[in-house]
Amino acid sequence: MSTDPMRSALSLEVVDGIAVITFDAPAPVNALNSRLAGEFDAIFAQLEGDDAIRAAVLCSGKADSWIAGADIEELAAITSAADAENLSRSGQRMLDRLSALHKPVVAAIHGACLGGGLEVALACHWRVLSDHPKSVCALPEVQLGLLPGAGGTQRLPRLIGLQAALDLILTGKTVRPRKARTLGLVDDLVHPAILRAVAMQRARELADGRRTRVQRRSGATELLLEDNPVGRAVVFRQAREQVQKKTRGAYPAPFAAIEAVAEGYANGIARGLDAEARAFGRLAMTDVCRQLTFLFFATTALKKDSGVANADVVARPVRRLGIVGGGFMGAGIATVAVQHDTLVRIKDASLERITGALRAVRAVLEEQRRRKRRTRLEMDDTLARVSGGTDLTGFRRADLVIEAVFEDLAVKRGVLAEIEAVAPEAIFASNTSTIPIAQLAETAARPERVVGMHFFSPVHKMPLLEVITAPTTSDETVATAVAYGKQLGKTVIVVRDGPGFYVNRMLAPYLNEAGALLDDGASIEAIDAALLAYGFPVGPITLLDEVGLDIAGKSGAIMVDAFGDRMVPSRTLQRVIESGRTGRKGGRGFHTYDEGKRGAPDASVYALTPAGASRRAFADGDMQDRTVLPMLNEAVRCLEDGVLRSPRDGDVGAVFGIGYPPFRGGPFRTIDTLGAAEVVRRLEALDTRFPGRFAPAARLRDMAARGERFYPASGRPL
Ligand code: 3H9
Repeated sequence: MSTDPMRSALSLEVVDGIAVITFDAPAPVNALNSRLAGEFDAIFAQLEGDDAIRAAVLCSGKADSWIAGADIEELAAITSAADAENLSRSGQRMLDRLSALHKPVVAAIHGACLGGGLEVALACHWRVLSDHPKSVCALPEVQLGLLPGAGGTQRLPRLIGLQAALDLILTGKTVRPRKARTLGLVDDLVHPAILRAVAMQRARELADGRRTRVQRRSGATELLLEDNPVGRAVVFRQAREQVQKKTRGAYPAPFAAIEAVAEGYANGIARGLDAEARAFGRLAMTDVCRQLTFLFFATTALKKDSGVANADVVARPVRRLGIVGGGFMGAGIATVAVQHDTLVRIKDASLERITGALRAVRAVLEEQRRRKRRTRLEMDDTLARVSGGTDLTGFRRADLVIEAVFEDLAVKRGVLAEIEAVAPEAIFASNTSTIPIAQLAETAARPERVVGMHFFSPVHKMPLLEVITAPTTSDETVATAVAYGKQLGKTVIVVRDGPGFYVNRMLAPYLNEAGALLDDGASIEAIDAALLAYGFPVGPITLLDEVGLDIAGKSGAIMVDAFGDRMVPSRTLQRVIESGRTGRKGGRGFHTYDEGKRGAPDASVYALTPAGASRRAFADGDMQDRTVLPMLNEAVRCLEDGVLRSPRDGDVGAVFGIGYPPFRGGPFRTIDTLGAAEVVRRLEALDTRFPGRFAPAARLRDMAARGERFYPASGRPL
């Protein structure tokens, strides 16, 4: 591939009357930018004007992606709604022209077909998709705070039906090849090796009239509901309700998308396109869009981050993984590892525990098979990669060993000594969430090979991995842990060793303050509701029950030892733990549980709070400030202490680790939005009311005094 940034992205060759158009931008992926509009126009003119051309096939010149959508860099640089709207309109015009060509164009899709890329495919007259795991279709615009702006809100419902289209447009969810075929999103599914040949064949058939383009497929029930205005009104109402329930109104894009789709049905495609373009312009200027775009840039940057400053350090390949401890976390790590081609051996104390771990791995894979994410054969192949036993058989050749045993320093040191004796070459990672890696490494024979890999639970669902470096950890060890984390599909941040590392440390004052609100007489429902309204996926009191109150108590004690008064747990939490409640796992916490299912808040815990049984009302804003501001403050202290390398890591860690509201960008972005001076002012006011817990971090005070921010006020954030 040429790297000349000015070379053409599109090329055309004619083979037996079929124009093969190859899209190969001078960039890592094919993205649609304004420079391309002219190139597309020239190609369309050639197709229309050249009588030797009967039909065309549109392919990608990239190995593993087709078209990744509009150029997000270009979108992020737009500074007015009018410019964004114009961009959408020119995209619409270009695809209208493609769709109206008298000669059929077949999309030959292999790899990512996303956003504007899928909109291009929708404007083509036939779609052939390669049946390959890399081939994914989606309209991820809502995940950037936008809506499909090149006709997607109009063409998709007309192709696959209203409900199926709304499902894709409103969630941005990824559709895999088989599902794409079932939905009618694509017309043919073929092996990548014959993609081009089949696409050429279809182009010939369409040109000869031996095949006509499929207009629309839907089931009878769908048609009943969707083909009349009353039925559609029901669908739109349900969609709005669902979006409201899921997002609590924090994200404007899905609502705007529903309106654009509805407009197209009510008043025709031209009006629908107009609504789409206007909404695109408006949304592109929202803060939500800016924050979500920042998260895209931040996660993309992390994909390229090796975790160490020295560019010459090479990560060791991890083909064999040993896991000590087949409990919930150990089995979770094994599940993800086998799915990413690693051979895994689990060691635990009893065969029952090994059986339990293997069963847990199988359960996740079975679920994927049920959802048609993998075939039975693939599942069996994947399962064959994991085995276990009560001794260290199979560990000698491990490249990496992860321990996930009981949170106790002596126990973990024992495991480390055993592994060092059996597998001297292996890197040793601890999946601890609290124990400092430096303390663990103190007794190691090869401390340079000891590192922390803090996975989040459940491992197969949570996207974040914290890699923790002790002063003795070598660059090669860090780079290996980071590279392996990425291989497992995780977003990886590297943090320096310290109590609670980053995520649990910034979470601690938040959870403590939720407990302090209970001390003061707030109700469980009110606290949780206030933080749900802030944008967290679960409220802090429910989160405590999920984490386990005993675990929260143990890590709380470590935090107090390390950071003193500002981390002292609430009296309520202490007393609830003393009363023997452990949260969901024990069937009793701040809520009642019935066979693991969470019931209502358990009012009997109020008797354990200093305020007693009577509860009083608190303003949502007060509860949000009391819980969130100390979390932001602690994040800044993590940066001050060098636990975090950058605000970027802190923002990504909070969003992916604890579900900090993505539309706020992360703790550091929230501080920038509020202004450091305002954060300091509010913290100081709280510190006057509750001395000792809210003193602003020195760095925040400095930034407030100098009017500084963590990120530039305009332009590209990173
Ligand atoms: C849209 O389409 C709006 C339309 O409806 C309306 C139009 C009018 N733009 O992630 P990677 C770069 S909104 C610009 O490391 P991977 C990326 O920054 C768009 N650049 O690779 C990186 O650059 P660099 C909707 C893009 O293999 C390089 O490509 N589309 C774009 O892990 C490699 O990326 C999306 O939201 C882009 N659209 O994953 C798709 N995409 O090397 C967003 C990628 O210089 N993209 N780059 O740092 C993705 O999901 C993934 O990047 C993809 C590849 C799956 C494509």
